[in-house]
Amino acid sequence: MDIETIREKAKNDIRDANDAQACEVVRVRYLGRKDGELTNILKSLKDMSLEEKRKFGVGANELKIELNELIENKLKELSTKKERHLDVTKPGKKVALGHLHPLTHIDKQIRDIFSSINFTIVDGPELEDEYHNFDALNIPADHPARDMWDTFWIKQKTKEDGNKHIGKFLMRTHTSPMQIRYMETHKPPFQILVPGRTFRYEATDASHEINFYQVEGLMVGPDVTLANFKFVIETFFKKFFGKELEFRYRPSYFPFVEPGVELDIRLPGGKWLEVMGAGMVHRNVFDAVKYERREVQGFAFGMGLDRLAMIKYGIPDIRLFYSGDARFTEQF
Ligand code: FA5
Repeated sequence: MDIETIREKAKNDIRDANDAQACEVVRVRYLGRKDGELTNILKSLKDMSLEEKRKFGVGANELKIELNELIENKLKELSTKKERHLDVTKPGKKVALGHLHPLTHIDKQIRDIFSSINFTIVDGPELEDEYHNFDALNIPADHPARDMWDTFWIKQKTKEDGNKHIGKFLMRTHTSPMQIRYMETHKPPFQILVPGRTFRYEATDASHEINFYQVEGLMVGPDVTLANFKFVIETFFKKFFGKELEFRYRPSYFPFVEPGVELDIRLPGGKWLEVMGAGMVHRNVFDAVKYERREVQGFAFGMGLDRLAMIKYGIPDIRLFYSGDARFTEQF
């Protein structure tokens, strides 16, 4: 039999082999040591004349290599096919579900509670201007209180906005500028809630981040008092924590309120954690938004959403919220 005929036959056999055992049968048929068709030709080379040896020898050896390769490839092909085989009785793979971030949970709870007591939820820009973040809130450029808010300033210059100087751009250091934006376009009475992201250029520690969330509240009307603030905030705490927590009001200073207070909550270990600043809206703020200061009064507060989340879930370090660690978020 000549080499070409063996090549054709062997190729067909390899193509038709559909498992490893069939491949072995083909291998033995052509390359088996004892009686393989190609092996026999190779064995008979020694009895051939030099000319015949030249004619058959090279071709037979090449074919041997070729057939070995073909069988090898076929075996590989068969084994990958087997891997792809679908076993419907195998238990399924568990699909990992995504989780809402704990701060998202807290944000939703706060919105729901304040909506239920008739607060309107509003959104404001994270990129602010100096006028709304500071000047209109009774914090002029040369006022030392500006140092209370370490600011990320934006290099891009702002344009003059009509005849009102809006100053430079910055990342808002608190949600209070939305007090101004809302009052510029709405008439009292109203009560609003502004949850949002805030930014401060300061050193981080267990209770301070450079990027965190605040929730601003503002209620303005003809006879709103600090007693209304106490009632609203204490109602909120009861609903939010679902239990009575110990808290305290401390006198404090913010240029846009008079009088000003801060509120701390006592942690399980006994330490106090400051959660908000608040007070009665300063008359200079009403002047800035062209309200008649003798006809209205109001309260405002700004609380740290991260801090409330830390207390509610017993989280010891604010930086965990921004760690991006799924083992942390998975727990909520
Ligand atoms: C303010 O930002 C005022 N705008 C709050 C306010 C609003 C006062 C309305 C009066 C009327 P303060 O800088 O204290 O105030 O921040 C308010 C709350 O935000 C703090 O009580 C704290 O809970 C949270 N907070 C402040 N800085 C950080 C920070 N770096 N990381 C996390 N939370 C912070």
